[in-house]
Amino acid sequence: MNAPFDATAALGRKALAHPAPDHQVAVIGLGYIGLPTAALLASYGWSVCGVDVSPKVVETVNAGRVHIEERDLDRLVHEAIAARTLVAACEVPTASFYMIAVPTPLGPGKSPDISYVEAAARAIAPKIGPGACVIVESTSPVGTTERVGAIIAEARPDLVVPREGSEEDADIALAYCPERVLPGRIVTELVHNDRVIGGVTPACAARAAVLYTSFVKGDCLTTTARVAETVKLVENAFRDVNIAFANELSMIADVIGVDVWEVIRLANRHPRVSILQPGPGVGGHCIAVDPWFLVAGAPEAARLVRTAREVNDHKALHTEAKIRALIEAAPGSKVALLGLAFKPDIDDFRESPALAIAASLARTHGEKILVVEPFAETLPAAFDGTGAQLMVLDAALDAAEVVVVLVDHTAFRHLAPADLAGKLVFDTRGMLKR
Ligand code: SAJ
Repeated sequence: MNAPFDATAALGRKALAHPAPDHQVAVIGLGYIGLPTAALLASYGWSVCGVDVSPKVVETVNAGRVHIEERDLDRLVHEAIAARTLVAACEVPTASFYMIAVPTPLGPGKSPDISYVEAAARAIAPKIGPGACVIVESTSPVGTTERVGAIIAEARPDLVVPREGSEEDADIALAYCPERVLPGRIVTELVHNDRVIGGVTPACAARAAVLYTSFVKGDCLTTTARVAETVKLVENAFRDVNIAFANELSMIADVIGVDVWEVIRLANRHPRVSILQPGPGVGGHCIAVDPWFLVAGAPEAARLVRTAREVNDHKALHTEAKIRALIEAAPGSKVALLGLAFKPDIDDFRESPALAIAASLARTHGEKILVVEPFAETLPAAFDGTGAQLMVLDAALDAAEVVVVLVDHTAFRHLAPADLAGKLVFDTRGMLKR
């Protein structure tokens, strides 16, 4: 850990009545980001309390176990719990740093729902003392960090809460620092990626940087909270727009009658062209969601971002319609659907187009549908009552005349076109071409 940090100096105040001990971190939300971050901070010498509303999650973590699959996470949590540098609790403790890593789902009409962030701010408010720093990590609409400040200010009139553009000396620090890690590589990327640290004031950014520079090996780049909030949304919108381009190309190629995989492979030999891969749509809890936060902030201006979202959502419907046509071309045949996850080699089915397509097909074709998903022990609830079966790859391929690759898991990549000879095959990921 770095040398002890002088919170009083960074916040520009002469003295603090009750400075919080400078090595305690409360991480609010023990999900895909909060738990790895909490365990990592603990491994870097911080005293960490992970807070979650779910008693089951708290119990699991306190037993040194994990409730999510992520490379290296189980070892990290086990070691931190054994070393007593990490504990989990349902109540927010007094700490010197509060990190908010709770979900920010989409509400009705694709509008951002920041109620969990607001609830975290309300839970922190009674505990926070002078010198402490609150950092929002949840992907959030622009202005959320200021909203957190307003909630704390309302609950704690005894504290001077920082405001953007204000020169006033503040009692606490407030910052936004988005996570940008890739599921499946979270622990590595938490350490090695560059971080953008947006302070409500420059002193706030400096204070938050103390936490990040203690474990991040990438660069820690400071800016304002509003810029940092926008950066996160822009990163994911950039990827969504680029995937939408690939998905739209695949639909154009269907109309024109050319092989989209060959077109992309050859176009990418141009030194300044780098087209992404089409698929059955875009899934996960980030790329398929966050661009809507940008649209909500500037509905008239964000035309390309909105259209990209619509193209990617439409690609799932287009894919399902193509599979239905194949099934009709082989009446009475079994249909093997390979993969349910939102991308290869993870057990995460959230917002997965593969899952949505497979479940919809199962609802109309029932026991004809044979699902192969190495990351599932049983079929998810969306298949309840449909008659669809979960099978291992070889058995499903033996039984089915129609084969659809929905996810290019490593476990499927040994398949060659010759292995599927005589079957009707639809490869939504271009896996068999690689
Ligand atoms: N996909 C394609 N074609 C491609 C690439 C991806 O169809 O060429 C699909 C995937 O199959 C998947 C979806 O897009 O369904 C998203 O996958 P992803 O690997 O692009 O992204 P995530 O959701 O796993 O993680 C992203 C990352 N963001 C960016 O790459 C800009 C990660 O760095 C972020 O931290 C994460 O979102 C997040 O939490 O926001």
